Amino acid sequence: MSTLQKMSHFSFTDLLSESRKALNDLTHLAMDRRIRLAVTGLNQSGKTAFITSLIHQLLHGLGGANLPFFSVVAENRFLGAKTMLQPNMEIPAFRYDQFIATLTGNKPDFPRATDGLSEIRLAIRFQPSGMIAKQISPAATLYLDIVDYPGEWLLDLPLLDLSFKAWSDQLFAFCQEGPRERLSAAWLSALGELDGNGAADEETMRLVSQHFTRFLQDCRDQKTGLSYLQPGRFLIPGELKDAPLLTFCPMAHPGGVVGEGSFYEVMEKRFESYKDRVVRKFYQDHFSQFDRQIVLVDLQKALNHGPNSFNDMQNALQGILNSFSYGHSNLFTRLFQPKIDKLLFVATKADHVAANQHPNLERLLNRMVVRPANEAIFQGVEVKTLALSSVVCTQTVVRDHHGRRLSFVKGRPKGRDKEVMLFPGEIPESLPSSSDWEESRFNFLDFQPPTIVGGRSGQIPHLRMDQAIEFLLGDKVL
Ligand SMILES: Nc1nc2c(ncn2[C@@H]2O[C@H](COP(=O)(O)OP(=O)(O)O)[C@@H](O)[C@H]2O)c(=O)[nH]1
Ligand SMILES: [Mg+2]
Repeated sequence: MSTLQKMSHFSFTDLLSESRKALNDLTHLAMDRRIRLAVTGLNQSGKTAFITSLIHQLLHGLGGANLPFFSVVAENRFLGAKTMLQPNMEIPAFRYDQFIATLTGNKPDFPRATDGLSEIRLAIRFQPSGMIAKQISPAATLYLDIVDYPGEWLLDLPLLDLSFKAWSDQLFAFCQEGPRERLSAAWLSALGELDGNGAADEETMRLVSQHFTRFLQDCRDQKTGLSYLQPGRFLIPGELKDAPLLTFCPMAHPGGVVGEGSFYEVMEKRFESYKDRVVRKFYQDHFSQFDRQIVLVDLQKALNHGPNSFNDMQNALQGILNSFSYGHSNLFTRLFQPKIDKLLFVATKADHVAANQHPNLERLLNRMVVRPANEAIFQGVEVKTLALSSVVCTQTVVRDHHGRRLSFVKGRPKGRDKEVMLFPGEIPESLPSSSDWEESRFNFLDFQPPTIVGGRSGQIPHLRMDQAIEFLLGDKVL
């Protein structure tokens, strides 16, 4: 064979295998799907626990026993799941490895509180269900990026439409009633010492801003349990702790023309920078990239705290949900074109109440989100509500009690050695009336997670996680 012949022979086979490979890649590309799933909710609503359980259920879903409502598992088309390399260089990793070790260790516990935004990528392998798809490729992959971010950050959206003066006036008005009146006293008195026209210095700016941050923290504190708190980064600063972007607070206009470098002028400038570099940036860099969204709500906590906390949580929830009511907000059209097509509202920690209360938990959540949910549906977003438990820590025990059949909850409360059986109260199916509060009938406790037989590769007991997964991913694994 001449050199020329050899060359042409090689190039022909090369070409053939290259094009075969390209075709294969192309098919795979067509078969591979991606989804960016965002998980949000206020502090302690159960985001870390939810994502940890979700990942665990998928990694160990091959047995099928624990995910009967996830159609790809039920239909035996599930081929397994794996965690992948981090997709984005600049976003902190969601530390599944640490969280699962804590949850399934010898002394099982919930993972410690997390701060800011984090993400993790999973690959889910499955057999496509369609005849043609099956012939093109026996296996396909869904790449699932899960993003955990604080719901508090979504409460900043309304700031974009407010001037510094309007925002300050609004906050001062909030501080005239309810628990905010008492809790704002120290901050307001420190602020009262300042002359808005005086020359600003960093030390004083830091001092009043720290007072203001403490006020927000006290509002959120266990005892008070308020949720409608802005700016969100003051409570969950992420990487911005102590930055000038977070060193300001509302201030009354001193009257007249404010001079350059005065306290008022610097506060206003920082507020405007916060809107621009923090709020707008978050929506542009992250929110606009989400395909699907879950909003977690801890209703029991709000009920426990009484009417102030419950109403505040409802306001906060409405505030959060404004981010999904694109129809009525021209903020969004100015910012970006959102693309979320599925929205799941979840009442978390359903195992805090007896099983017969779960339908009410779902109904109550439905009532709370009905307006923004309807708007989202109108925009073509598919919406669902679910009461679920990421990690079931209790059992429901039905007993006769003074002639009545009552459902008790049995489990080991947080920080205690022994199991207890208690009647934590019933969940109202609609928004609680004033008489509901008078009885102070809500006493939902936090529980320790159970010991997981088999440790890290054992099964984490859950409630309706599979229904959540089916809603969020079912159509992407067909
Ligand atoms: N019983 C029970 N408690 C839960 C569950 N999920 C979360 N929790 C509790 O809620 C706390 C806060 O959860 P976490 O996931 O850290 O909330 P995050 O701040 O939204 O990430 C945990 O420490 C647990 O006590 C659940 O499914 N069942
Ligand atoms: Mg967390």
